[in-house]
Amino acid sequence: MKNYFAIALLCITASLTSCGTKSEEVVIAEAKLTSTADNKEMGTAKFYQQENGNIAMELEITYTARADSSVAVHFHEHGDCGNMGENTHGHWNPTKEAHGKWGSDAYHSGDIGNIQLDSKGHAVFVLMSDRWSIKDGDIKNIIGRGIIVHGGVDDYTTQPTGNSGPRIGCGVIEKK
Ligand SMILES: [Cu+2]
Ligand SMILES: [Zn+2]
Repeated sequence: MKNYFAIALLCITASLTSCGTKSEEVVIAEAKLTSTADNKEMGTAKFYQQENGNIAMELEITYTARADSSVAVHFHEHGDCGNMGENTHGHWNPTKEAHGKWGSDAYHSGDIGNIQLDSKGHAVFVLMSDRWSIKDGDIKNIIGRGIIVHGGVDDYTTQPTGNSGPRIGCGVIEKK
């Protein structure tokens, strides 16, 4: 109890930087992820505008069937989760690069990569990028793109998919 109190106090004194940022910020876009097999909720991706012009994504996934393993996540071209996610087509690739690992020499602008799920199949993952925008007509515009959660892991090598396995989850990025 004493410890808990100390942590709470620390959060208040540290103010908005460490403990409160996400809740203070405005969500500019969001995708609700559902399982392709039975349309059950499996998470959300929330996007926040940052002061330096970047966009931050906070991705939360719960998928108990893959507890203690990793799942690959990508932005796909189309915002249509029909046909078990197949209607999203291939990876969104506005810069015409090869598929690859995020932050490497070449990768698609939605190659989020492998997300480690904990023993309950849960993960929270934050990524910030200057490769995204929500502006109409901008090639970096993420609005209307699909987000796919795969049943396997991305090998970061196989073109153009990373050989990431079946499409187990899907969502569409919508403007808030
Ligand atoms: Cu994918
Ligand atoms: Zn890719």
